[in-house]
Amino acid sequence: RRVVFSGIQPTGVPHLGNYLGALSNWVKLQRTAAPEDELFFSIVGWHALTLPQEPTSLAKSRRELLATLLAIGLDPKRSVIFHQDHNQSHTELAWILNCITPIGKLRRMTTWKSRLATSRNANDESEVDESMLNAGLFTYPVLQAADILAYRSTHVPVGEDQTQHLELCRDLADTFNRTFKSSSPLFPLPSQINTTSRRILSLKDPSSKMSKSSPDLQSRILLTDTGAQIQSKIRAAVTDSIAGISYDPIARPGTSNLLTILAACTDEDVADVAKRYEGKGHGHLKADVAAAVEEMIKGPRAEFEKLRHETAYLDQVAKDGAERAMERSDRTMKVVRERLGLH
Ligand code: AQP
Repeated sequence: RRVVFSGIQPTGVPHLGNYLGALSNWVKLQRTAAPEDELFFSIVGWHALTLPQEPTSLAKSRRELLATLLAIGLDPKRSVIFHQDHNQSHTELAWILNCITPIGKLRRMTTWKSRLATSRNANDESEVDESMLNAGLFTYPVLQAADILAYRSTHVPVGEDQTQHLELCRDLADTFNRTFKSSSPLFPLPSQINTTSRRILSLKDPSSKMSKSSPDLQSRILLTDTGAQIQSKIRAAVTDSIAGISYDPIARPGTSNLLTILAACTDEDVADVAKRYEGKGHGHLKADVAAAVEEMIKGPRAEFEKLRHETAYLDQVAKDGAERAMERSDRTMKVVRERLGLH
């Protein structure tokens, strides 16, 4: 029996990268899971606080993200869909795990190192400046481990960018199991589910990934974008001036990104798609990408538009999800407290 956990931050409307890289895999997992598998999908509001959030838009994003998860096909009867911040077990377990996490391990996280790299000391480029970064940014991989372990999860469907965080989670589970021994280890060591990991790049700067928090609205396609918006964003996507179309992520990141998107939308191999467009131009490719994206998201978009106004229903789904999540994590936390002597 598998226990699957994954989360997404309510930092804005999900984009094509979130969908192709993570959310569509959740739906697929739900479709293919064995009846005894338990599936937990969480909107991780506490993670969002690691960067400044405007309270009104955070509240809106939380609600709309729940509507989006339902709109893409997650079924609250089959999967436990809930707000992380409705279940205090996550923060309690995160604190406990913080107390067995070596600081050196957190310093080695590439996500932390890249945060540091962007905050180099203004006076001395070789000096990193931690003073401007908050402690939440430093320890959020521990909160992530708590999210996973609170349900004693066995499988975590996340992108390659999360591999190091999952290794930390396994380390912490193992440390806890060995330090607070009993007849059987409490935490399974969760494995990463190898989903078809696709990294979708920014349409405006193909050297970085498509991201919710980029200030350039033209850089991402939202799951709520209209056909016209999709067309105009894809038409304006940065490509190159090389004749013809070929898949070469290093030399032609923008063009290759469009091919990746098209292949993902039509569920084809990117090499096959590239071959089909070999002698064609960027205009032709862009028109087909826009059409394929529109075809893929028009159903979820219509469903989202309907659901977003059904406040009472959304609140009920969130409440039921939180109850089911807490029922499961309460069982874990009872044992955790006992093993620690906090009972
Ligand atoms: N560009 C991407 N391509 C493929 N997968 C992506 N993911 C995010 N961006 C891409 C995957 O989406 C899941 C949820 O991500 P998240 O919202 O929890 O955090 P994130 O990875 O930081 O995503 P964003 O969109 O860049 O948000 P902000 O700007 O708020 O940080 C994860 O499984 C992630 O791998």
